[in-house]
Amino acid sequence: MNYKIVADSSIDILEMSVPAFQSVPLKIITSQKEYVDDASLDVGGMVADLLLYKGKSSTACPGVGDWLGAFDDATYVFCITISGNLSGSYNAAMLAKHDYEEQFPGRRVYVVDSLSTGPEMRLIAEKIAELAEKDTDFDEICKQIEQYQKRTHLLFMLESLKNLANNGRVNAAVAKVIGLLGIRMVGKASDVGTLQPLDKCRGEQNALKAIIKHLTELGYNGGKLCIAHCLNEAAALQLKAQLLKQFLHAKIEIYKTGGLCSFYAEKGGMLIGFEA
Ligand code: X90
Repeated sequence: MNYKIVADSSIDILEMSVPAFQSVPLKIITSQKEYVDDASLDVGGMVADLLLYKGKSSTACPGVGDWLGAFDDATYVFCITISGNLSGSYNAAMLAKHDYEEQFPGRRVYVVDSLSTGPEMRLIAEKIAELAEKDTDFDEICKQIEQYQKRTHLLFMLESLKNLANNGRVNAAVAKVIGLLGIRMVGKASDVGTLQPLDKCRGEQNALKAIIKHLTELGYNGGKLCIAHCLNEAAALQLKAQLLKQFLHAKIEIYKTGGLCSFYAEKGGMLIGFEA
């Protein structure tokens, strides 16, 4: 099957074990610099710059042309976006799909609104790759992904919600409470793809406890789990170790957030995507 998986760069990975994968960059923009979230971005350097920077900053999603470029000449495209409720990425991808299918009859694009971001997008991409490698038919893959999305979730832990609040992605009052008292916010991606606060925790240990409680409540039972962190490998390793005590054979991956998720999750932030 001539297929390709494309995802916007909020997926946090630049490569997959399958060759037909491409990440389409979002941009992080300050008055001093524009950071393109691709393989050439020094994410650590960007996070360091941003910690010192006091001015306005924002982000920009891929445009229709960027998506079309990534579809390239694949017959079957699976396109995964960050939640359409947080970004224009999904809308642009849908417009690109319509253009592409009209221009090349016979080619098909399935756009998946992840209603989430980061590690949950990665799980979806890996599931698509798994099905495509088995030569599953295009429509069947679409159907199975729709089902799969019902049992994947995203939890997150944030130390600061400054960039989310400044860009209108969360309520400013919520953001203030977290920033002031050194409190961690634990939340989840809601059913409609927005940030849903669950707990305000004092200290990281309490936040980790809350995460484990929510994981179990959401039905985690030792399946695949991906942790993306922004300069907080220690917390990710702790979470992994605690989970492995309870779920001996859990498949847990730890890696760094890319540019877009680092900008919004900020230093210390952690995103957890998992199968229930
Ligand atoms: O279009 C754009 O400029 C991109 C806007 C993205 C805004 C939100 C990114 C959030 C990244 C923060 C915690 C996870 C929240 C997930 C909720 C669905 C990471």
